[in-house]
Amino acid sequence: MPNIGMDLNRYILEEERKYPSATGSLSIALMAIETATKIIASHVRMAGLAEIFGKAMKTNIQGEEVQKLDEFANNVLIRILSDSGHFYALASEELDEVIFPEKGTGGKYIVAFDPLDGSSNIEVNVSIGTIFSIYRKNKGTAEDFLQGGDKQIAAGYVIYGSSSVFAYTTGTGLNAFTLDPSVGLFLLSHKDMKIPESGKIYSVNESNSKGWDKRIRDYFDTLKDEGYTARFSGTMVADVHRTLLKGGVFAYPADAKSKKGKLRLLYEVLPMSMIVEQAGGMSTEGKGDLLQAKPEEIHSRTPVFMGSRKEIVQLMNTQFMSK
Ligand code: P6P
Repeated sequence: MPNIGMDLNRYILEEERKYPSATGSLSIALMAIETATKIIASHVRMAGLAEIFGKAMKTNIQGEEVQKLDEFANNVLIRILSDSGHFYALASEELDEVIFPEKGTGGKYIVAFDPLDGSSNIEVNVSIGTIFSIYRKNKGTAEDFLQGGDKQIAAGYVIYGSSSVFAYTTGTGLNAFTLDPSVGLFLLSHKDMKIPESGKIYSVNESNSKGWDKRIRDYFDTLKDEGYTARFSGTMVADVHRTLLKGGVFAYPADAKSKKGKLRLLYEVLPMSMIVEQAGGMSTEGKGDLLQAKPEEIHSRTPVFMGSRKEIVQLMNTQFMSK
């Protein structure tokens, strides 16, 4: 039998016991997300075999081709989170509108998620991921998703790679759990994760560099002069997970094509910013703390630089230099 350590459910419940006033609602909400991601993980593993491989021949609100696994992941999350009864509203990166589940009318929380980040990598067997972000219900309208990054109650991701790893924070540090498929448990594998103060890897799609602000091009040239190597997978979850473990910087700057940046504030950048900051790192659009950003609408995009303190402070200093 594998050495069964602390599993995710037990960890969530032990965290809840630290708050005597806790009703258990957040715990059930997190466990519902966990269940959904276990189902997604099992289908990601079979994607090449289970005839759900390939394109659903549709496009989503972002105008991106929807892959069958994308649709499957989105439907699993919507069904399980709606049935949990603990989410008043759901916002999916794949959908135009917010969903208010019938069973969620008593829910205290709302959740935004990117069901399958990096889905263009499905057919080439490169790691993909799920990102989620939980807020308190406020007015009970779609505007509740625009409260801002510092109002997140919890944030997390699951990377479906050589193993499936569930990383999350409720604001008291970052922990990650690796799925043991033989027992169907996420087991604590990365306790109290801390990002290195600096790294030697930068992660950015350099094909866009001609459209970057000159100071951004100079910043990456400086990192190269300092001996950094490049790693970019096309899946934010995978690139940020590596950055958390190895240090360095992940970035998607504004460019000629995406003048406000490509990545979505609500579904990708704010949850990953909370996660990186909980690990002792930093996240900025260039000048400020991205965690303080408020989306103008649920599909707002932003430039993003996140990672180790050294690389982010170095980046922020360039923004105050003359053009
Ligand atoms: P590009 C995936 O589509 C995604 O949203 C992020 O996961 C990833 O970092 C980025 O877009 C990749 O974008 O333009 O380099 O393919």
